[in-house]
Amino acid sequence: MTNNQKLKDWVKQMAELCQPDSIHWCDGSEEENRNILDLCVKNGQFKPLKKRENSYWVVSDPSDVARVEKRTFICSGNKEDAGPTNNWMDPNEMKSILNGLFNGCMKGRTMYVIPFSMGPLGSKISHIGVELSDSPYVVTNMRIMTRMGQKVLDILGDGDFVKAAHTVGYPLDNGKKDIDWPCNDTKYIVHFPDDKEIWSYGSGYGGNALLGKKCFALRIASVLAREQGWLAEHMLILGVTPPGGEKKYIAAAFPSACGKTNLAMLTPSLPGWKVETVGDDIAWMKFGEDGRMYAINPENGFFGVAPGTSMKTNANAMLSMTKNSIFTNVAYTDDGDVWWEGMTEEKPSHLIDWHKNDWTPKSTQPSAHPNSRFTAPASQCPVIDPAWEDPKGVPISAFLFGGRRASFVPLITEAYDWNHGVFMGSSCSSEMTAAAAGTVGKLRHDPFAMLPFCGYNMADYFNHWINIGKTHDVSKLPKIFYVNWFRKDENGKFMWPGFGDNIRAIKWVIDRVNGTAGAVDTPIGRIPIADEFDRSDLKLSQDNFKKLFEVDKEQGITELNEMREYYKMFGEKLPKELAAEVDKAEERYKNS
Ligand code: TSX
Ligand code: MN
Repeated sequence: MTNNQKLKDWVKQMAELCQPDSIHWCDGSEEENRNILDLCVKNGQFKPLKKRENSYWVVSDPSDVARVEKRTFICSGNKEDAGPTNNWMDPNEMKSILNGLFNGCMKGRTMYVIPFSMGPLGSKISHIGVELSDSPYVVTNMRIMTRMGQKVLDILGDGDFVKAAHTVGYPLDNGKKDIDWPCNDTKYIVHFPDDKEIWSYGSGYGGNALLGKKCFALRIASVLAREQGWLAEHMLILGVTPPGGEKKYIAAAFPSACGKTNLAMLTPSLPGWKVETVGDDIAWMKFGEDGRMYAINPENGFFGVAPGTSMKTNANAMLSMTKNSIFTNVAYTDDGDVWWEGMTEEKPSHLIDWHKNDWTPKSTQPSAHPNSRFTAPASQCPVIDPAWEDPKGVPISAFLFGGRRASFVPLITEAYDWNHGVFMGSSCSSEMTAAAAGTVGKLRHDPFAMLPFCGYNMADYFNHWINIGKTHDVSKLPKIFYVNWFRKDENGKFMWPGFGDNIRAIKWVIDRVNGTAGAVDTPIGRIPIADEFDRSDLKLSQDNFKKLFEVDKEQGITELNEMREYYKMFGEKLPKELAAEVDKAEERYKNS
C-alpha cells in the first residue's frame, strides 16, 4: 500500500483509460509470485520444467521475438533533441495516438501495478519506477529482473517515480478467449524524456515489455544522467582480482553478439586470477566524494541470449539458471528440460522447438529462436561480486569499448587521454555478419553500444562524455581501452582464442592502471610491449601475436575517413573535440 498521491492518481487515471476487470498491486511476496506462476501454468502459457526447480518454458507468438527498433520513439518537445539516430514524433500527437490505443486495451484482464527499484533498495544511485502491465509474464520476469513490490513503495514514500505503462494490446472484450501469447501487430515503444514517461503497446517480449531495462535504465536514465551529471551506460561491470593483488573494477561496452555476458562472468585461464560479476548489461555511474566514478548494476537478474551459452562458453551463466528461471523461445526436451543450439556438442535426438513443433537433428531450422532468452536471478550467479548490492557502488578503474572486427583493429589499445577514449567509444562498430540485413563485412556503427538505447541526441551524448573530462579530475577518471577479440588471419581463422584467455588483455589493463606495464605508441593508441603481455601457456606464435597488434597505415587512414563520413550525420552538434581526435590520429599516421 502507498500514500503516494501521484501514484494513486495515475493508477486511477490509467485504470479508467485501460478498463481492466481488476487491479492487482504487486507486493513482491513469495505467495503472490506462486499465485501468478500457477496462473500462468493453468492458462497454458508456462510449462514447468522437471529438471529445474521453480523454472518455466514459455514460447512467444512467432511475430513477437525481439525489440522493435523501427517502432521505438523518443518524443521530446523538440525534434532535434531526439537526434539523427532516433525515431521522433511530436509528444502531443503521440499521446493522442496512445490514448486511442490504450482506450479499453485491458478489458477482461488484470492490470498489475509493479513498483520496482532499478538498483539496490535505498541506494543514492538507484531510481524507482512503476510499471502498469496486463501481462502476468511481465510480472514474473520483472520480479527476477528488478527489486519489486511493497518494499519499493516503502522507500518511494511520497517521492517521484518513472511512469511506465505497458499493454499487450489484446483486450478480451465480448467474451473473446485468451491465447497463449497475446500481442498486437501494431506496436509502439514510446519514451517521453521531458516527462520521464514510458508507454509500450502491442508486444509482450523482453526489452519491449520489461520496461525497467532498456526503456528506463538506458533511454530515460541516459536523459536523467545528462541532466544530473552522471552516466547511464550499456556496460557490463566486473571485478578482477590478481593473485595476491588488489581488486579492481572494470566496465565494458560492446555491440550485440560480442559476448558481453560471457566477459562479465569470465572463467580466467590464468592461474590465481579471479573475475566476479557486478552486472552483465547496464551500469549507472555517479561520482563519489573522492572524485572517482562509482557504478551500480541497476538490474537484479540476467536476461541473456540462450543460443551459444554452454558450460564451455559461460559456465557461470549456466549455473545461474539451474532454478527460479524463465526460458523464452528455447526448445523443450523429452525429459522436461530446455535446450538450445550450442548448449551441448551433441544435439538431442528429439525436441519440441520454439514453434511447439517436433524437432530432430535433421530439421533445417534451429530448435531455439536465435534471440531466445533465459531470465535468471543475479544472486544465483556463482561468481556474483560480494559488492554487487553495495549501495555505494563499486569504483571503476577502466572502461573497455569494443566491436567485432575481422581485420585492422588490434586485440587491445589504450587511449592517449580522456577525449581520445571518448573518440574510441564513439567509434564502436561491428562488421555485419550473415544474419543481419545488408552487406556482409560492412561496418555497422554502434557508438558506445548505445545506438538503440540513447534517449536523446547522440551528439549531445558525445558532448556529455567530453564534458565529464572537462569538469572532473581526469587522473581519477577510468582509463579507456578498445578491444577486439575477433581479428582473423588471411585464412579466415580467429587469431585470438578469446573467452577465458581474455583475462590476459584484462591483466594488461590492470597493469596499466597500476602503472606497472609500459606501452608502445601507435597511431590508433598505445599497445602492449610484447614481453609485458602474459602469453604463458598460450598456443600463439610470436608471429601471430605480432599480427594481432599490427596497425596498417593505409587502412588506418581509410578508417579515419570513414569515421569523418559517419560523423557528418551529427552536423554542427558534433563536439569539436571529436573532429579534432580524427585529425590528431591522421597526423600520427602521417608521422609514422
Ligand atoms: O563471447 C565471446 N568472447 C568473449 C568471452 C569472454 N565469443 C562468443 C561471441 C558470440 C556471442 C567469442 N567468440 C570470443 C570471445 O572472446 N571469441 C570468439 C571467436 C572464437 C571462436 C572460437 C574459437 C576461438 C575464437 N576457438 C575454437 O572454437 C576452438
Ligand atoms: Mn544489452
